[in-house]
Order: sequence, then C-alpha cells, then structure tokens
Amino acid sequence: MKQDQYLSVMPEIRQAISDRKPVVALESTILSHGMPYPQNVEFAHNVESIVRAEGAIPATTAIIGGKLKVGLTADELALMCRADGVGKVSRRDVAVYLATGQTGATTVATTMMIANLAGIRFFATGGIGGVHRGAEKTMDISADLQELANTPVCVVCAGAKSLLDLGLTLEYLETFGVPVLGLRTDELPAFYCRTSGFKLDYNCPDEQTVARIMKTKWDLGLKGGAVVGNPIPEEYALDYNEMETVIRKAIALADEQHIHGTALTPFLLAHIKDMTDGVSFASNLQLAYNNARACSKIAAAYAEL
Ligand code: PSU
Ligand code: MN
Repeated sequence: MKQDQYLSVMPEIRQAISDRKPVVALESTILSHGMPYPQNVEFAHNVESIVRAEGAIPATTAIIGGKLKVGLTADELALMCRADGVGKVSRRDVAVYLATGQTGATTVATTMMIANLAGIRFFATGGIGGVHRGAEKTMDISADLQELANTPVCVVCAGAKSLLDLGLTLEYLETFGVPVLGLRTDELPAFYCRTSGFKLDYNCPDEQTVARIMKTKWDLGLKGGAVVGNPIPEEYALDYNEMETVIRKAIALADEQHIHGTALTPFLLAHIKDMTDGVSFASNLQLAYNNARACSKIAAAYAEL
C-alpha cells in the first residue's frame, strides 16, 4: 500500500503483529509534552517493561525523519523525552511533519492512526483529550474524540483530567457512537481520582469482557474504537476537591495569559504539576503504569479469542 512507505515498524513488532500476538501501542506526547525530563526517560522504559512483563510487545510511536515510527530505540525514546524542537502532532499535523521531516510527538489521535496503519488494536495512555470547559464558546474539542469515532483502536486510560468538561466529553462520545467501558468501575475515572460523579453504563468485571466486546464490535464492522476507563490504584489516588481547586487556578492562569489552541493542554498540565509540588506527577506515573498493565491483559485476552 502507498502508506507503507511512510511506516517504519520495528521487526519484533512486525513479527508479533503478523503472528497475532498481543501488542500495545504507547504515545509520545505524554513523554514530550506531559512529563519533565529526565524523569520521563525512566517512565518511557518502565512502561515498556510493564507491557513486556504482561507478555505483550510495547510499540511507542512518534514521527521522526519523515517516518511514522512504531517502536522506538533507546536513542529515539531519549530524543522524544528531551523534546528539543519536538512538536505535538495531532491528525491535522501528520502530513506536514512527514513531508518536512520534523520530529513530532504523537497524541492519542495520532497514536491511534499509526497503530491502525500498523495493525495494532490496543493502546495504553494516561488520559484522553476531550471537550474543554468553556467549549461552547471556544469550540476547543480534542481531535482525540473524532479519532475514537473513526479509527478501530481501543484506548485504555484513567478517563480524562477534570480540566476538561467530563460531562460534555461523554455526550460527544455518545453522539459519535464510541463505547465508554468502565474496568471494574461504575464511574468515569477522573485521572488522579477514581471517581468523577459521571456514571458509566458499562462496568466490565475483567479484561476478558473488554476483549470480547471489542471483538464483537469489530466483527460487526462497526467503525471506530472505544475508551476503557481504568481507575488509578487506591493508594495513589488524590483528593477530588483539592485537585478541582488546583485545576480551576490553572485554567484561570491560562485565561489570563490568553493561552489557547494546542498549547492549552500542555500549559495546564505543567501548571497542575507545579502547583501540586510533584505529588500529582507520582500519581500520573502510577496510573499510566496501571493502564499499561490492564491494556496488555486486554490485548492478551483478545489474542486468545
Ligand atoms: N491529558 C493528559 N496528559 C497528556 C495529554 C492529555 O493528562 O499528555 C495529551 C495526550 O497526548 C492527548 C493530548 O492526546 O494531550 C490532547 O491534546 P489536545 O487537547 O490539544 O487535543
Ligand atoms: Mn484543543
């Protein structure tokens, strides 16, 4: 296919895909724009090790040297973590970055795109983008949601940060036919917090159930993916009200400084981290590890069906 000339898949991953073994995609925006250097280097390696420990193959994605990379070497991971001149690439940016050879970190939307091109069905991250608070005025809605509507990849996350409007995010996903499945939870998790107050319609008791639902959806030829909401482990969860205060402050600061567009999410994330003295960062690491574990289990269960 024409698109294959842009795709560079590591041999180990290519083999696993063709053998129908479990493979888990991982994004690079969380490295380049979601976490500080050099702690993100340790995270990048740890999360890949966790996937391997569960019997799956990790596939971190990025855009480097005019290629959609599926699987990164240690040097490439370091490049993404240093984030020097590394842009944040959503769907609209992909062709520009490829054609001009710029280095790009992949968001949830672009990681789904690349995973799908390579034949990977499962993807673990921290939180998805969504409908921002105030979107009725700004129209700031993450391209992640349209990707979920159209691209057949199942995204395992800790829900989304409540810097978004979680209620509107759920409404949007419903309109576009994207299933939102709780993994051992009745509520959409709010990233650092296990609960958000937003009830989900489906509480899957185990990873096998998620795998069966995904197989059924795709057997039917229904387009698009799904969101799996996996709550942060109890011992790392933060207090909802405290986080709400911090998030409100970060949003007010962004308003004051007229931050908008693609810069908004990274701005809010950086300020939330500063204002919580690194406690939120420790939680962020743990929830991402937890998602990598669950996603690997789902991918393994799917491979058995
Ligand atoms: N939420 C987080 N951490 C992140 C992101 C979101 O808590 O790193 C990143 C993801 O890559 C997500 C992107 O796909 O931000 C969404 O950006 P935007 O809202 O500009 O679409
Ligand atoms: Mn946006």
